Amino acid sequence: MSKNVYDKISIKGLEIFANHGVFPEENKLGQKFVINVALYVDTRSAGLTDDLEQSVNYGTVCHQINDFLTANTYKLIERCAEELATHLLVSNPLVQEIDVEIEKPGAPIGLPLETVSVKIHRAWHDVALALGSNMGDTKKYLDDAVQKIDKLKNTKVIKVADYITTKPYGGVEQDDFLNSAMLIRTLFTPNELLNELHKIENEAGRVRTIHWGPRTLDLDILLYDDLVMETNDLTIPHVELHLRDFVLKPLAQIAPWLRHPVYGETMAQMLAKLEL
Ligand code: PH2
Ligand code: MG
Ligand code: MG
Repeated sequence: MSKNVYDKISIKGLEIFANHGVFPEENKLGQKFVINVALYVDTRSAGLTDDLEQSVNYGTVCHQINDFLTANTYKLIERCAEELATHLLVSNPLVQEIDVEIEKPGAPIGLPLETVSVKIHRAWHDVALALGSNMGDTKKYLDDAVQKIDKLKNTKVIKVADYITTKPYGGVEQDDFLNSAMLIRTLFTPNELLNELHKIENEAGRVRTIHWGPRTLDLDILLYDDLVMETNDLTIPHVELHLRDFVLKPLAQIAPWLRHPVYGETMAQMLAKLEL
């Protein structure tokens, strides 16, 4: 899910008087914070039309930063940066990625220093998911899953493929499946997203007995941006993505141009190979 290269709008040295800190005196008295932010935005159409609506108003963003950091009190500048990054990404839909740096030049250290700071980078992530069910009211399990995923924190459903009935794959004798795929945008990391999907599976009464056996609801992460990762509980891209027509068919319907970051082929190409 290759990313565009974005342009950058910078805000440097924005001074804010606020009450963040681990020490109670800091929360009571307050002190100066200095904020640096980079907003990654595609400015091409604003650049061509001179229309502010096509870009992000940096003045508005400065006030959003000031309002947010004065309305809340956190102990850690890590938390300030995290919450501020989320707030700005959610409030400004044209911003795809963001750098947030929080400096605390008056940090009560008892030694002379210029400043201390935390700098983070956060971004919207494009994710493809697989959905499957072969027990009970399979359509309702998929419908409910789509709704619940759309309601997850800082997550939006972009597209859902048609539901298709498929023969069980993998050797276990069981009922036919109802399968689909969807594209979402999220601020969750891969492991955070996996935890959220497990909660939704559990709410659907999923019990893990036979490996690859019948299930009320199965939600799998297929692709996460261009990420390639492998840990004990999560492999991205999904290991069998390229071998499963019940995954490739729905995904190729909604995103035929999506390219597998390891095999280099699009979903449409991988599906065509499988159907040979
Ligand atoms: N899921 C499996 C095993 N086999 N077969 C079909 N048709 N659809 C599935 O979703 C499916 C499967 C394990 O996740
Ligand atoms: Mg699965
Ligand atoms: Mg699964």
